[in-house]
Amino acid sequence: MSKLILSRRALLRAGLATAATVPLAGCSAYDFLQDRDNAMRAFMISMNRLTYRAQRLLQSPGQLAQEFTEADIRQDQHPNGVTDPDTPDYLTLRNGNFSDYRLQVDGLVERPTAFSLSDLKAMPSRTQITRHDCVEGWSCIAKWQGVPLRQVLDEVGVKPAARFVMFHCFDAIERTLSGEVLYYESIDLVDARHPQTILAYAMNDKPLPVANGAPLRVRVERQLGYKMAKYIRRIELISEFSQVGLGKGSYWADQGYEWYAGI
Ligand SMILES: Nc1nc2c(c(=O)[nH]1)N[C@H]1C(S)=C(S)[C@@H](COP(=O)(O)O)O[C@H]1N2
Ligand SMILES: [Mo]
Repeated sequence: MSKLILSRRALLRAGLATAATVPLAGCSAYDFLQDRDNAMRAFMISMNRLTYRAQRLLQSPGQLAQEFTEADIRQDQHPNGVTDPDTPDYLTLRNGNFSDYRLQVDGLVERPTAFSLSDLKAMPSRTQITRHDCVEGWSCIAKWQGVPLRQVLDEVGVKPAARFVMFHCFDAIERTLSGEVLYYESIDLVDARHPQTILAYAMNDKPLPVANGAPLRVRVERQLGYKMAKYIRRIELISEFSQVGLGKGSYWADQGYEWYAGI
């Protein structure tokens, strides 16, 4: 098992080496991964399918990702993807310092609930120093504090039919003639209930900066960065992906990336 994970990490490093001459910009620049015929991309996709099945079969559901110490935090968390959302709803909340922010949790739940930031901060919290690995090949170690997602799920009561947790975000990741696409991402209930899966409102002992997802972003420590939705406005419990986006469960999965991005 650890061998599998190691080879996945080695692959990430190999990807970085391959892309070393390509300047690392935002997640919009996916270098060789953009190319559908690229052998490395095909290999990574098959590895991802393999790791999903292998991790779900072999990994105990609670197995923790590595945690680090304060001394390992060497730089700020590099903001990536959307870093300054400009949708009207978001700007209004941001101008009010997020005091009117409510996290809507609904879908296949017993008690749909809207949580304020103070509601979430009053719940038991978890703090963890972990490494964020972006599919582009860079990593950052940062300290995250937030409420475990499973606390929130227990509060609303997940119905038996629910299989996935969908994060709906405030930011427009894409603008086309037919309108804007707001970022969306999802995880299964195993990852949702994992002890390190938290809805983070603080980073490196400060309130979560706008660039990194204020007021609330998720940490899913056993997967790649694109799974860690920032600017979450709504969490919806669902049984299938067909109602959202192009039907693959995540903005990046709809673009051809793997829905499960295990590391
Ligand atoms: N809402 C939203 N979440 C997002 C993204 C985004 O563009 N919008 N980018 C993803 C990607 S590709 C990465 S690597 C991380 C970046 O998080 P950071 O800005 O805190 O480094 O957020 C992920 N979550
Ligand atoms: Mo990323």
